[in-house]
Amino acid sequence: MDRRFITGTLALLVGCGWVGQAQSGTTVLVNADHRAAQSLNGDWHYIVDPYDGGLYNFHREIRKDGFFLNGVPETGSNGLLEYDFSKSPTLKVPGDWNMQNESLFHYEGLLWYQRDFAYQLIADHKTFLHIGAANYKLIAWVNGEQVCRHEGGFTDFDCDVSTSIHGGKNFIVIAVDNTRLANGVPTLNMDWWNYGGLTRDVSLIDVPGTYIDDYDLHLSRERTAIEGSVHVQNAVAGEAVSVSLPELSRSVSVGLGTDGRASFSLSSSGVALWTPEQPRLYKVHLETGKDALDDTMGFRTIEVRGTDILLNGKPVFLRGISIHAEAPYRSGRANSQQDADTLLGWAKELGCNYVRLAHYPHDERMTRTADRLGLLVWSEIPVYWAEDFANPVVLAKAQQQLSEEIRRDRNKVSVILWSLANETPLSPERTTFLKTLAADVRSLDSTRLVTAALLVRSKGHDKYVDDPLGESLDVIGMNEYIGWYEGTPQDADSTHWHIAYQKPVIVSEFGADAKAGLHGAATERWTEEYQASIFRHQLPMLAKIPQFRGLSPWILMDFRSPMRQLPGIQDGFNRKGLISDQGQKKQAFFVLQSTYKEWEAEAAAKKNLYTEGDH
Ligand code: GCB
Repeated sequence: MDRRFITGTLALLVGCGWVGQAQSGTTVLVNADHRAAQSLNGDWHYIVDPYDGGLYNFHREIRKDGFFLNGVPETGSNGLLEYDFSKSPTLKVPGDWNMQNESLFHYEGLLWYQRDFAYQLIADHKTFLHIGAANYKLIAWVNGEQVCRHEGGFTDFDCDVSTSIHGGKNFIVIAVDNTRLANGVPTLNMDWWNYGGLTRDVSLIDVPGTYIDDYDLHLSRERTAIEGSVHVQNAVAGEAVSVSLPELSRSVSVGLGTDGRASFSLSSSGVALWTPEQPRLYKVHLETGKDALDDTMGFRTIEVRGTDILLNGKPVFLRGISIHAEAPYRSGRANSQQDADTLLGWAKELGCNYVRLAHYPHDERMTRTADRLGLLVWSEIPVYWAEDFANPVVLAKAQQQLSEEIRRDRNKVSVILWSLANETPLSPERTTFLKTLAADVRSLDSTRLVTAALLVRSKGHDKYVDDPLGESLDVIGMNEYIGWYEGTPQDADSTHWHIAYQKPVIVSEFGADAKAGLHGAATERWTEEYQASIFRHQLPMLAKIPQFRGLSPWILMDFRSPMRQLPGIQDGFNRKGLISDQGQKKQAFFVLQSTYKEWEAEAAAKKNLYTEGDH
């Protein structure tokens, strides 16, 4: 087992509810989206099971004859079977259930999915069930045998189904439960819709018996080499693995250690560095024994020097926007290439070179597309608001999600920041918890920066950023809502910032709700004018903060949240989008766009301060 990755059984989860057993049987196949796969997307039968009756008997013991057996009711005296998938309705996968059936709009609980599929076995191969995301908990069975359980609604994972699957006809049953949990990550309340189900792609991935499951390729700090390591599962020590960049006719072959891992280094001379202006990607080929895999990667460095963020050794200013994984135009979880193209296309139109993917890992298409479009990325896990920070079970869950997120995306050139948490209340336990995560990030990926979205302390017009967690961060993220949750937009003009750290600061959120098409005076809340006014007062204020190195206002597009009930205005949506859920741009979009244009031009003029670097 690759020890650098926290996978397999998460022993701490034992006895924590639903079915009272540990998470088990999952790994993350790196670059899974470039492997040949048999899609299991499409129509799945489903049964809504709010009392978990398909899993437990009347004394709440786990049933031996649960719905996972996919029984077929017989007629006559043998006919006592109280479910039948084949006669049950269907849901589309991928897709949250909330947006597919009105009666499931608010549903939180257990839902069973089932489908049949045909499969052709390949001798000496292994088969993985790939789940792009299942919110929030999942148990999967193939042909009645349990293959894995997983907790965490936003990360990809792979279950080894090799011993359960067979040639010809098979069936699969998946139980997904999106009940919010006090010890879950996220916890009980959050400002987004708790979309349930198999929200991203599901497929079967076939690999040879000895296969590349993980690798980490990056440009060295000195920018002289492409270095890293490859891990091959089930390998014999000494077996060779090769890494090549065909476009540069460069390759290296190394022998695997007893841990199945090999480190390598290749000269990077002639490699065009990746920048937002020239997001050059290269084909990378990896090969060992019978397994071969292609990736598309860019190369750059990211570091902090004093209060600057350096991209390829040159200061960069991050003109960003926050984005939820909310599907444009149709609502629900974003999960298609079209969704990624629309959301990131709007970010480009706004003049961004950077996006904050809030508040959890997004579909892999988002980071792939950001690689291609030249958008730098802040990626985060849903450690959000008031978690039970003293609880080791919660820590283990956060660690699991963090390691899955990093393992999937550490070869994505766009990702520069791993964020630990958002607006968590101060306490010694919380700071210890988050410092543990910061140390985890650094041991899993020492090539990127660690951040978190911190809260700000206020005394009148004085604002203090002095959260003790700041000591453990490379970049300070901070959220503030001057003019919306406090005071008026004009208050920004007389606000003084006191930032305790000589580190780069990213203003990870500010904003205001506006209903698209609602017009009025700039003093009238909920109007486009009021929201635009907030941006007009915020941007000059922020520009005066000496350590100000980037921003991601809240938020690109309106998104569903049950916290937002104001009739006629919110109607179940957080309206802080610069664009409505139906794609209408609000005035604030254009205010930010023109400021980004100005800042980009200024940066180009005085390269010494805010530039994205040469290429
Ligand atoms: C925040 C949260 C974000 C909310 C936003 C709001 O501070 O980080 O998740 O959606 O404020 O609109 O209140």
